[in-house]
Amino acid sequence: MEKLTALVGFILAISLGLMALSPCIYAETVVPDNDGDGVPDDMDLDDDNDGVPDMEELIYGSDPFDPNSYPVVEEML
Ligand SMILES: [Ca+2]
Ligand SMILES: [Ca+2]
Ligand SMILES: [Ca+2]
Repeated sequence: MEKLTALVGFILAISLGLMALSPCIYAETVVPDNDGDGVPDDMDLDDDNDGVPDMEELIYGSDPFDPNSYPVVEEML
């Protein structure tokens, strides 16, 4: 009977361990969403929500994942 109790305890420990690990597994499978607007990065045309599309940021050399980095457009006078 003591062995059975030990076995049940062991199984319970494994189950709890898996439950503790599952949020990590879940987090790894979640698609990245840099700006947290609910649109995954690979679908989002503006990953940092600074109003400048990723393509434009790449062309002008600013960081498409940093809202504080955007192309500085010099005004043509
Ligand atoms: Ca997004
Ligand atoms: Ca942007
Ligand atoms: Ca940016």
